[in-house]
Amino acid sequence: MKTVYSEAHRGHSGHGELVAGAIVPGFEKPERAEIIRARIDEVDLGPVVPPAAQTLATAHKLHDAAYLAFLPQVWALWRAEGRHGPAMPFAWPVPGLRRDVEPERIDARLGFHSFDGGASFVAGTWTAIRAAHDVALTAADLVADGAPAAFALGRPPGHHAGARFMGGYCYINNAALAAERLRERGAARVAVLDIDYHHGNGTQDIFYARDDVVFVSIHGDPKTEFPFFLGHADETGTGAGAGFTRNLPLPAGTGWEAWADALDAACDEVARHRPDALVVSLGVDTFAGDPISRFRLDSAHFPRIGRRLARLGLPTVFVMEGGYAVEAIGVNAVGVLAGFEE
Ligand code: OKP
Ligand code: ZN
Repeated sequence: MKTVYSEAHRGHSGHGELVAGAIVPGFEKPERAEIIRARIDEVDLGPVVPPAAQTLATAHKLHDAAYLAFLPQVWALWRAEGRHGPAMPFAWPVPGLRRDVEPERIDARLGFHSFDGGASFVAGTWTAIRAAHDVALTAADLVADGAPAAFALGRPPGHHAGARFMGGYCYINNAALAAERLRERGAARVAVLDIDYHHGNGTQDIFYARDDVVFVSIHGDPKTEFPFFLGHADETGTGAGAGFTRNLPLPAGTGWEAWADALDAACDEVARHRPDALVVSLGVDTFAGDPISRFRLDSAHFPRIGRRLARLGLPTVFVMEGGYAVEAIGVNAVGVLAGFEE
């Protein structure tokens, strides 16, 4: 299959994140995409192509206009306050505080548009976000044009980004863009299957009231795992979307057997809705060696995931999400894709 990739992701680097009271180097770093890119050549997965030029029209169907307008301005606003280091929020308008008065200062605006401190900005962040957006749409177009599958290798990831917020390393929801583009190109119904360790709260948020995009997710139980505040089994959709969201939370420590059973259940759920196309939010932080996650999959399991997904027989866009064991991320992510192609 073709991979869509842009070097623009490299500018989103050098930021840190808060761990146990210290700012440590960010886990979501350029090496992740570089190592996957190298592995694609090593196993001859297929051609690597640049993204085609895209407008933000599809993003505007998924994200709030004020939110989308804010993202490209962040770095300049931060610099205008004399700051040089990464921009990160530190105050959030939780219930009990006001959201109806939009603040002016950049620090406050960052918190206003986010749910955690995990989406920081450096000089190249917007360019990387925009490139990941172009990558996801281009991969969806390849599949709409008749390719059986395509791989959107972008970063930053997207599945924690909701209609009006960033967080969890995510800004614009790349998987949601791919799904929406498949809808624009003629698919009556699209399924998004999220196999990242973390619940795709942003994707769920975006499609929760819709019956044309099904969202199915296997993830660490939010009672103990990030993003903590969404992803429980009783969330099944609302309004027209009632019955079109399915969450399969599993306890930290889950290994292959139980995880594979959940994948079977998730695939059955996808198939039951008779979608015309599939988007896979491809996180490989389910790997036992992942430094921030707690499932126990081995590298040998990832091709088996790909083979199971292929049995759905659907045109499929793979969109890269998480995976932080960089030494294994190439083998694991490309393992899924190679398994799918068998
Ligand atoms: C993104 B994706 C504090 C821990 C924050 C955020 C995890 C984001 C995962 N430093 N953890 O779903 O892989
Ligand atoms: Zn994750």
